[in-house]
Amino acid sequence: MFLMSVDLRRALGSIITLIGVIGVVAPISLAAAELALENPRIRELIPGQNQTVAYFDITNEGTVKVSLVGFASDSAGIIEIHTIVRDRDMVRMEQLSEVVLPPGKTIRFRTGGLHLMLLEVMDLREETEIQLLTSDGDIHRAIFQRVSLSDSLENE
Ligand SMILES: [Cu+2]
Repeated sequence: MFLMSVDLRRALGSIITLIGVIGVVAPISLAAAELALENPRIRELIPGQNQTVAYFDITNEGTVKVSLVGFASDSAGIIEIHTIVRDRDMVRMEQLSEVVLPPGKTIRFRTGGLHLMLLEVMDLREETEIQLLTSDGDIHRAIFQRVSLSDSLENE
């Protein structure tokens, strides 16, 4: 039993070494995702609430598929990717773990569809930086503009 666990540790050791090598090679062989973000905006906080939504259009201008896998900001405790699902008469939000961005395509985060849900928001300045984490391990920084409730609905 003891010998087996030693063997296992050795096997794991070589796997970790292999991952280490791949980790060094991958960033060189993969082109960084080329993403264009348009009209990034966050709806102002409704008094008494500490959550709001953010919208934008994002275009994958690269040649390889990439996914949005996470979002973070100093201004929000949690940022989730949500979509709106219509189920007969019911409309509900559903959390997504990622959004795939096919090359050459624009994905729109809009009212009534995909959106970022910002939770645990304390204070929203006129401009807020949000970091977008993509599946290739890149972090893209974007400045979101604060918009009024009516302006956030305008771009339908
Ligand atoms: Cu939501």
